[in-house]
This record gives sequence, structure tokens and C-alpha cells, in this order.
Amino acid sequence: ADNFNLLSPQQQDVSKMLLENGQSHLFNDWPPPGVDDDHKKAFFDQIIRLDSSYPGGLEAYIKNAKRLLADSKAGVNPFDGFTPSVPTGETLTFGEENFIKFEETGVQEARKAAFVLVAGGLGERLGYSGIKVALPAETTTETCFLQNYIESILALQEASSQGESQTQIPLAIMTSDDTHGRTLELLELNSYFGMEPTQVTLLKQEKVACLDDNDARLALDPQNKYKIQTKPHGHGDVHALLYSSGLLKAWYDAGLKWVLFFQDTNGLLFKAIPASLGVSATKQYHVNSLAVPRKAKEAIGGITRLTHSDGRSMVINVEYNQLDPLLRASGYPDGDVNSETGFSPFPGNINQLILELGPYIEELTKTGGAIQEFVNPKYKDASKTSFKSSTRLECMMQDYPKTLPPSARVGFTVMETWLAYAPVKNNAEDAAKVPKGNPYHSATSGEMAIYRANSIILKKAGVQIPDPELKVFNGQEVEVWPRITWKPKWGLTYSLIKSKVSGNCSISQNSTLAIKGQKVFIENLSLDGALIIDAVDDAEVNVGGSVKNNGWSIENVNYKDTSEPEVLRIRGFKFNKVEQQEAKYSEPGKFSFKP
Ligand code: UGB
Repeated sequence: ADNFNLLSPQQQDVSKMLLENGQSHLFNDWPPPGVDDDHKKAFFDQIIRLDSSYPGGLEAYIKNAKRLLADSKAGVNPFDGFTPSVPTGETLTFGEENFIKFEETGVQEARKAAFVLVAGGLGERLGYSGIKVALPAETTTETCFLQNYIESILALQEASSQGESQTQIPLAIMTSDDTHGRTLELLELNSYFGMEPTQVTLLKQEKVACLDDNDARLALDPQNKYKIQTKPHGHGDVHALLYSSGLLKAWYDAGLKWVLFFQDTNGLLFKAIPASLGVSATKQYHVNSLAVPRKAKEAIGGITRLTHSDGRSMVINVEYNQLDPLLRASGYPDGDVNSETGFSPFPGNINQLILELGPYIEELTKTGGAIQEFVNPKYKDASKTSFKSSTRLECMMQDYPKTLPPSARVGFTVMETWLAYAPVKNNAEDAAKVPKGNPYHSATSGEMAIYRANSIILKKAGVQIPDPELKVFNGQEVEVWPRITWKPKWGLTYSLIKSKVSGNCSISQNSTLAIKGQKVFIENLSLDGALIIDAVDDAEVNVGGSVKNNGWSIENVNYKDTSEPEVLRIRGFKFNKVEQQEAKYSEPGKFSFKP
């Protein structure tokens, strides 16, 4: 009571709220006023921060926690009454006529788009010491994920504002205490990779309070009785942050129409963006989730139609750990298994969402951005009365459609995996244990997938490229294609790529080709070795003839070999740059490169 009288009005309010919500234990061991006053102030600062960063405040958090913990204890099935079935959506095949049309529409629509990167996760599964967006997507050019993403958005920006004054496509990045400083530093050190600093907004998500028991008593830090333990709340925070920051409204007022969400380490993603945005615009989807064929038990959610016995129905992601029990409980005794096609009948969610901004704001105005949450306590025993360690509420960004009315237009677009999805999530050891035939989702597979996609695309554009070799790195067998890379502005769409490749071209298996330029035209090129073309945007370069040299060879790197840099260890290989030909153009003009 003595402590109470000395509090500011705001501190008194939150104290009352805590006491009324069963949190008196927080103050149990507090010494009288005059002792630990700084710590007490820090305690209230943290409480006020937790209160203001959750839709509805800390009181709502505690109430939601009590409800979800009671449900969890009672074993309530979140899918009770729902029957799962395989939904139908748009399936696209790269290079087909409708794919090319969707790409064209998507590029036009990009003028009205904003992008949102969720990058608050630390990537515990990957075990990389840096932030994931700073990781090279591939080591031929050492372009990191964030650079690749930003350059892709800038390429879209340029292509979509053809002939008109250039609009700036905004990019919001959700960070957390774990990633914020290093993300900002990466941007600043690299001049925002070509974006205007004002084009990029960083939104930091706050962690949420941990819970000690079924009564949702907030957990104190064992080392500090003036500090609440906190943990990440999940990527679902992105909706509340976009809403409460006022960013959505600013985008809407600026005439934007689409918000595209994406994750931190998918080096293929932007190959699928133009076409999928085209699908959203053509089909007028309020929500469009990108998906790929899913292998049973793969750690990506399954897109499922859930039909309730009362007639309600929705198309929604069922997270990978919930799909198997849901199926078993609904008349599929084998659970999450492949069908005769060799894939799960449920398309795999790659958490790339395209939302139409108008209906999105309308919905968030009602919900404040709150997303349906879940809790996953690890109980000490079957009585479910106590936890092994504190727990917290979590939420996922793909659960956004769960609160939408049945009239909402919710769809999904399935793309080929080789084109759209190759995340870097698993460390070498875990990746090597992935069941045979399932994707590794490692730095090894992520990089090789980029070469594979670029090779397949050039093959479709008429370049002769041999079949890949199979090689093993860090215990993972992967297809090794020629190491072909290009800048996003060189090859934003298939039509653009086709317009830059002509005649009789071939690239041998051992080759490396890096196209660092925009107006680089490949005509009658025969490449057997390494060729690096580096040209400023206003240099138009025709590349042809026969290039032959000893090139870059691939050497194995063991992930345990601490004498190698971490970035190489996690992928299991490095390039030995034996010989290469470089073509560099730093002035505008027309050039022809013939060795
Ligand atoms: N992330 C945050 O920004 N904040 C957080 O608090 C947590 C994460 P994970 P996950 O497409 O591959 C998702 O951990 O959650 C960011 C989908 O749920 O890599 O296991 C983080 O930085 C799943 O359905 O993935 O699985 C990263 O960018 C499936 O689609 C992103 O959120 C799977 O991704 C994802 O975090 C997938």
C-alpha cells in the first residue's frame, strides 16, 4: 500500500488492473518505498510497454490466456465440428500462356502494391549467428536475402511505372528485439540497397508476457523479481503493427491497393510474385495465399477447406503440427500422408500472402489487428495442472482469414516448387535427417534451388543446358546445375528474359554465369567456364561467342570445420575461383562482348 501511493496515475491504473486480474503475486516480495525504486520504475515501464503493444492491452492478454489455457487443459479441439477437405485454387505452370498474362497484369498492378517482410524471427532451427536476411542467398555473387528482395521490389517499381512518373513501392520490415538493430545496420551500411530510406519502414514487434500456470499468472524472471519474462508472440503480430502504426491508412490514402507479405529466406520468391499478384487482380481475391505442392510431414502448413457442421466453410492454413491429428480425427486413419501423386493432397502454404488493402483495413478496423491465438504449454504430467516451463500466447500471420465473413474472397495460387519456394530454415545436421524425397530447407538446398530455377528458366527460353549432376554436401543430396545468377531487373518476368536471350546458346554443367546488369543481351553464346558480366544500367551489352576457361570448381566444406566461415559451413560447399572471364562496362553506350 505504501508503494501504491507513490505511483504515478498511469502506474496506479496498471497496478489496479493487475490486481483485479489475479496478478498480486507480482508485488509479493516488494520492499517498502525507498528500496529498489529504480527497479520498480523499470518494472512499470515494462508493464506499460506490454500493455500498449497488445490489442486490448495486458488485461485482454490475461483474459485470452485464461480462456486458451482452460481450453488446452480441457483438451478442446480447435477444429471441433469442422471436416477437412482438399480445396480448389488456381494452379499455374511457369511459361504457359496464362502464366505470362498473369505476370504482365502483376507487373502493372505492382504500382499499387506495398510489401511487408516479416523478419523478427531469430531462426533457432538454422542456428546461424547473424540475422537471416543478411545471409547470402547464393555465394556466386554473395547477394544477401535482403538485397535480393529490395532489388526485386525496385525492379518491379521500375517496370510498373513505365512511361509515367516513377512511384515508390513501400517496404515495411517487421523486426524484433532480436533482429532490429542488425537489420537497420545492414540497411544503413548498404545505402538501403538502392531504396530511398523513406521508402522503408521498420516496425518492431514486442515480445509478450510469459505465463506460469493455468490461471495465467505472469511469470517473473527467476533472476529479477522486477522483470516479467517475455517470449516472441509469432509472425501474426504483423497485422496489429501495420494497423496501429498508421501505415495501412497512409498506404490506402496514397491510393495503394495490395499488400504483399513475405518471409525472411526464400531466394525464389520474387520469381512467383508478378504472376501471383496478377492472379489476385484478375480474380479479385481479398486474400491470396501462395502455395506449392506439399510433401507429407513437410514443415509447411497445409491449405485446407474446413467445413463446419453448421454450414460455415473457410479455406485456411492448417499448421504442419496440427494437420496430422486433424486428419486422423476426421476419417483419414493414416493422417498426413502422400497420395498416389507422391504429394500430400493439401497444397503447402509458403506464407506469402497477398491482401487487398481496402477489405484488409475494413477488417482490421473491427479487430484492431488481433489475430486468433493459440497456446502450447508443455505440461508436467497428465493432470495438466502445471507446466515444465513458462508458456505464452502465439499467433500466425496466415490465420488472418479466420475472422473474415463468408463473403470474403479467399483464394490461393499453387506454383511449382522449383520456381517459388526454397527457404533456408534448417541447420546441416537436421537437414541431413529429413526423410528422403522431402525438401531439406537448408542453406545448401536454398542456394542450389536458385541455380536450378535459373537454369530451368533459361532452358525454357531456348538455352541448351545439360541435366544436373547429383552431389552430396553436408549429408544432403542435391541437384547441381550450372551456377547461373542474374539481377532481378535483368529477369523480372519470363517475357523479359526471353527478350534478352536469342540464337544458339549453350551453358555447360561446370559453368558459372553472373549477369550483373540490366540491358545485357545473350546471343549465340557458348559458355564453358566462368563469365561475369558487370554493366551499368545504361550500358547495352551484346554477349556472344565462345567463352571457355577453367571456371570455378565446387569444393566440399564440412559444417564442423571451424576454420571455414560460418556462411560456407552451413551450405557445405565453396567455390574455388580457378579462372574466369570478366566483362565490365561502367559507362553508358552500346557494346559487344565477343571473346
Ligand atoms: N517471424 C517473425 O517475424 N516474428 C516471429 O515472432 C516469428 C517469426 P519461421 P514457421 O512457409 O516455410 C511458417 O519460424 O513459423 C518471421 C508458417 O507458419 O521460419 O515455422 C520469421 O522471421 C508455415 O505454415 O516459420 O512456419 C520468418 O520470416 C509455413 O508456411 C517467418 O516469420 C512456413 O512458414 C516465418 O517464421 C513456410
